[in-house]
Amino acid sequence: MSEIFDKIQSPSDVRNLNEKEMRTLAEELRTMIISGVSQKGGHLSSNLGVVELTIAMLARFNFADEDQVVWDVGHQSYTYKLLTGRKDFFSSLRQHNGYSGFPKRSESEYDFFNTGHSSTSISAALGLLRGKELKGEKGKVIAVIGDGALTGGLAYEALNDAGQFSENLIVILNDNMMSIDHNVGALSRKLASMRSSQRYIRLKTDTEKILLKIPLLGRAIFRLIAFIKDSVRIAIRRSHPVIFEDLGFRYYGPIDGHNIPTLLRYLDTVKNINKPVILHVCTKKGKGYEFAEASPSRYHGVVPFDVDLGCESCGTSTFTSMFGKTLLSIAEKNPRVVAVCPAMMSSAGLEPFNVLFPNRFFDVGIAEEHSLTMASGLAANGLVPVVAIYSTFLQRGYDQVLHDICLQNLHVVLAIDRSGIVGQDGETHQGLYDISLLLAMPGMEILAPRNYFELDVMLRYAVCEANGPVAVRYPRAGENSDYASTQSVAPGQAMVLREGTDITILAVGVMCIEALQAASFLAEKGYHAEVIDLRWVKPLDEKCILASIEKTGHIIVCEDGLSHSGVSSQVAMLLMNRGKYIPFRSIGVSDHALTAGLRSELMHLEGMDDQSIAQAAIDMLR
Ligand SMILES: Cc1ncc(C[n+]2csc(CCOP(=O)(O)OP(=O)(O)O)c2C)c(N)n1
Repeated sequence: MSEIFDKIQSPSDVRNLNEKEMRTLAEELRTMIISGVSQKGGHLSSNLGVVELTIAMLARFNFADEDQVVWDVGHQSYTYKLLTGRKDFFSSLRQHNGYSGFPKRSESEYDFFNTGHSSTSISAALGLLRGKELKGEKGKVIAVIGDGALTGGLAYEALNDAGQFSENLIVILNDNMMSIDHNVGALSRKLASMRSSQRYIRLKTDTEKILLKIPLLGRAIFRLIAFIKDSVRIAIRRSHPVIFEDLGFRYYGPIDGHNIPTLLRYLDTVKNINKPVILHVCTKKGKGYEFAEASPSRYHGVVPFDVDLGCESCGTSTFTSMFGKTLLSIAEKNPRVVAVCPAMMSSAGLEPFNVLFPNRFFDVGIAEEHSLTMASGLAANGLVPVVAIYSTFLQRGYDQVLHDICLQNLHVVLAIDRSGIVGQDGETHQGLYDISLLLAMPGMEILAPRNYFELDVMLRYAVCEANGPVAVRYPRAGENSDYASTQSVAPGQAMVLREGTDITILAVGVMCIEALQAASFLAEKGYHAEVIDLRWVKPLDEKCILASIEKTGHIIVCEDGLSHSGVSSQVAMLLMNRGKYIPFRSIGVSDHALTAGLRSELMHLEGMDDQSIAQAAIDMLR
């Protein structure tokens, strides 16, 4: 039973709560979030940090009729969702056709803009505001952006554009000193010093209270301290917020983001300012759950866990951890190897690298474009940069891959993590586009390992032997140990995993496992499938493919990417150009936005699992 939450039927009910009730509501929501995320998985630390802020925003703004909000990244929007008509949020969080873990316009009229990728909120809010104003509508538009997301260049493009005329724009900077890992960069240092200056002022206020109780002398000292305090405050305003004020924003803060009366007071103030405003709110990531407060990075995004025990470290290996290990062993022998990552150190398996080679490790913030161009600079000066980047975030750096890496033919290695169907984060996080994007890049080699052994082989090739741009793409999950191996073939060559005479199944990366399984099903039906691990997506091992179809006369191409613009189109073109007009079928994700669900579920729905591949083969051979 949640005394206050149960009474809330619509966001307007939050407005009618008194401060004590709001505090109780915050406690109830925290309990709900900890319990809900522990059962479904999802983003925990970031959500626990903004409970009071969200309640205060709902109390002071009218998102039903007038005002709008954009949550940057959107991973912190659980409280907002629970209080805007989605009380059953945790019943289907991150499930197929269930509630999204990110704001989604199709889910609620209170979600004004979809997010998932970082640093878009200020641009989106500005567009929403301009749209409103052109239609003659009133109201404020708020962007809630974290200090991590504020390391992304897009945020500055928007601040620069917004600072002049956008009087109804409010930017709430949610500063918890964390991105997923500790935040990096000069701005982060600046925000940290602003927070400590604020602590200094708070200390003085407490001292004043004590001094005022001392007769005579106390009052004189108090006046002196008040003078110093004002000077400090002016100095802080002069030195610290200059970056925001010079951009045309009125700056308020830093304020305690867990103190509801303070939040309400400041929201009242900024609401009535006719100028673009930045309100700097300090919060604690993971607030209210001991384990998450102690280790906010670990509880940033979690799988289901026991609330009393916390997330136990299971220590199982994944493609990510194997990547980290292999890169470390390569770097130990080759001092020219450096690692670059845009704000994903722990998530990309690079923590050990940072510990061992801090001078050769560059976390550049949530700045994918910058990471790629900076890596090009490193390569141009003779180093071998390995950029660890999630497939979905690589999309940010498309022009950098072309303009800075490929057109200069620089030896930059892209280690593309979370490629393929990713699952429960939904359409903004699927790693489906990298093959299609990179196929267009001149000189780019694209490699896809099916197991850890191949990851090791390919990474060593990419770092130690390749001489131009090269991408190694691997999935989120771990290896299927049934298909572990210690055998490989020469670089550039595809590998026949199973010989057959009826149909060729050409597979990319971990899709080989589905293909091999499909071949076993087919064997039970009396069909002999030849399974080929393509290994090099680009350039194709044409010889191997053509030799196989000479035997089989049928081909299926399976990829953990787009069925209409990936490897299958390259293979189809190869066959057409060689006059091989044979029955052909492409298997991958079709042309639509693939929403959330378990990977296995989505594989089945997209016709990409072993059974579906076998069925496709049977349909062709019948
Ligand atoms: C373009 C992009 N790169 C990387 C990410 C992965 N990511 C999700 S949340 C996050 C950290 C965000 O930090 P912050 O904005 O401070 O929010 P907090 O989680 O600390 O509340 C990162 C790097 C992303 N969502 N988008």
